[in-house]
Amino acid sequence: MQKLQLTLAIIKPHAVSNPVVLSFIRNLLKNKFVVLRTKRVNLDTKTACRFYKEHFGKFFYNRLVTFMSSGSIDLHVLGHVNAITLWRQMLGPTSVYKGQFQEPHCLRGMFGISDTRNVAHGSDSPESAEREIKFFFPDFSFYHWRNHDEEWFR
Ligand code: RTP
Ligand code: MG
Repeated sequence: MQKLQLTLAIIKPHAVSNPVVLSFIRNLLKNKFVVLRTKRVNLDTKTACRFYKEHFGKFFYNRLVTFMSSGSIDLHVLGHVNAITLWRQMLGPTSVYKGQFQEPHCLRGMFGISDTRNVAHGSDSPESAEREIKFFFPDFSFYHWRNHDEEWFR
């Protein structure tokens, strides 16, 4: 029996502000994952900097934190077997150009505008998922959810 894995999805400001894109993504999440928590927030620049600290010093860091604090974002804690890989596959490549030409049906291929405005974020490992979920949902109980297996959420 495979365990439920958790991941954090962040829907970026340009997708949250587009009702068609947002409802498409919400339906997708609802149908594919167990959505354990959802929250809409507006990040200040300082919080966005803290969240993206692993990218500090990279050429895209400033524009990424500026963009992520420019409007509302939606946070979702998603559960599924292999949730991390599944969500990242649905997102597609970081580069929207690559997405559009190589995987046109991924979310970034369909709705991405630039490498910064690339629709959504997905945790890249179980360790980052735990850090990122704790960052936005400090009272989230990992212990409780970690013990569910695939039978529970079918
Ligand atoms: P994410 O963390 O957002 O799920 O995206 P990712 O793993 O595919 O990419 P990552 O390297 O972690 O980068 C985080 C975010 O930084 C922006 N980025 N821009 N070449 C660029 O212009 C570039 N590289 C990264 C993207 O917005 C990416 O989502
Ligand atoms: Mg990443």
